[in-house]
Amino acid sequence: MNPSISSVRALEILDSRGNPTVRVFVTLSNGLRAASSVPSGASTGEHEAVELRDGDGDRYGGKGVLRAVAHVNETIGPALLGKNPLRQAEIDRLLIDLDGTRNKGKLGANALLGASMAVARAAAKAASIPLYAYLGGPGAVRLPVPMMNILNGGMHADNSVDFQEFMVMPLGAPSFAEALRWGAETFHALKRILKGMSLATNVGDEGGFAPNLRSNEEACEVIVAAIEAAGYRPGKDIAIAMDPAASSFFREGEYDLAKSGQGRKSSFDMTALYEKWIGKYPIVSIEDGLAENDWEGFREQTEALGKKIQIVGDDLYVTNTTFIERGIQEKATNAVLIKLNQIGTVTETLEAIHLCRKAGWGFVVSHRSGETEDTFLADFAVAMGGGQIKTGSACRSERIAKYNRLLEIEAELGTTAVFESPFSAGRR
Ligand code: 2PG
Ligand code: MG
Repeated sequence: MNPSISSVRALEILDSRGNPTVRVFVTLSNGLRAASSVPSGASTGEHEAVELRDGDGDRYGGKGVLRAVAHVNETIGPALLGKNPLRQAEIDRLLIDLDGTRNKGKLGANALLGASMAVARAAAKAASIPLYAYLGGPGAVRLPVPMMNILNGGMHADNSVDFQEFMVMPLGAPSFAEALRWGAETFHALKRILKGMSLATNVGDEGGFAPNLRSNEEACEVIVAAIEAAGYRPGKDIAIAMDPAASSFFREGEYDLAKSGQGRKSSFDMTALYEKWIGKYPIVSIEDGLAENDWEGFREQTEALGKKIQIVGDDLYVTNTTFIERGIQEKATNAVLIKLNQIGTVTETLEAIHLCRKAGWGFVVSHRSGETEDTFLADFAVAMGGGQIKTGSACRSERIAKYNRLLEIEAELGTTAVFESPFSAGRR
């Protein structure tokens, strides 16, 4: 007989930025216990599901999550009692209905997602299989290529770089373990290069360096130099992926490169700039190169660059099927960034990924800039089999926890593990 849910409790904990977040514990009737913690973004999309914060200025500057915790303990918990944890879709439907709002503003997406993920983990334990196998079935054998954010700017760092993330993607590696090694070695080579230039080597929110460079483009230059210094071939072994997170510097209809002092640009100028860089640097993926409401700009960008590189929508879609459907219809991008907490339940995240697969689009499973030691994301990436994960640099334990979990999964899968570039020959 399947066990049932016997208790759901939440706790206010801290994330990697020292801000409160929600951890949910689920206990089953057979005594098994599982927990999961909710991440939190900084460069959030306008249409993301609501992250409920207390707004009480006396605690954590208003960022406490005691209300979300209370919603788990007093509303969600009692509603889930006696339910079968293996019926994830039913559990998530119940959570959505309990909240009843379009944006999960009543109970909070942080309360709902904490419960949704903890139930999934409890179910995997009940089934006595690892989380990736529970969520992905026997075909869940593909390890993702990491997008490692080794140079931070934008809202994630106090420096002179407007673009938020410059990532290395070790596409040519033979395994996940080797890809991680290549990325980590490049990270260390970059540190030496920056030191040699007398630039700061302290790190931003996702563990990448945050130097005061002379321009945004210099970030690509130093990364190429680091790939070479580490002994790898730029483009062949290790490529570059970027997330400018352009919504964060979109002001009054223009892209304002204020941090680097490079002036204001139109949507057209931005695409022209990316096109120039693609010609000079081994860039294979650009996420949020334009702002979240610039649908027209995205269409033009995908038309201009979509055959050469992966164009990813993050703030544009907020992991929401309504926006992804529009994107597919309008050919706004050719890939989607997937963040569980943008939408608020595991099942809705699966629906978003289903749409990507149906359209033949890529998808990248992603962390948030505020993370915890929870490794749910690593299992989730293998379960979904999309071949790409974005979970930060080669330092900061909340990022490394996911990488270490992927190392474990690869070792556990042994010879059945698959690791390959997510891009067809045409895209690279
Ligand atoms: C992003 C994310 C994660 P944040 O923009 O893709 O890297 O940042 O969590 O701050 O939205
Ligand atoms: Mg992004």
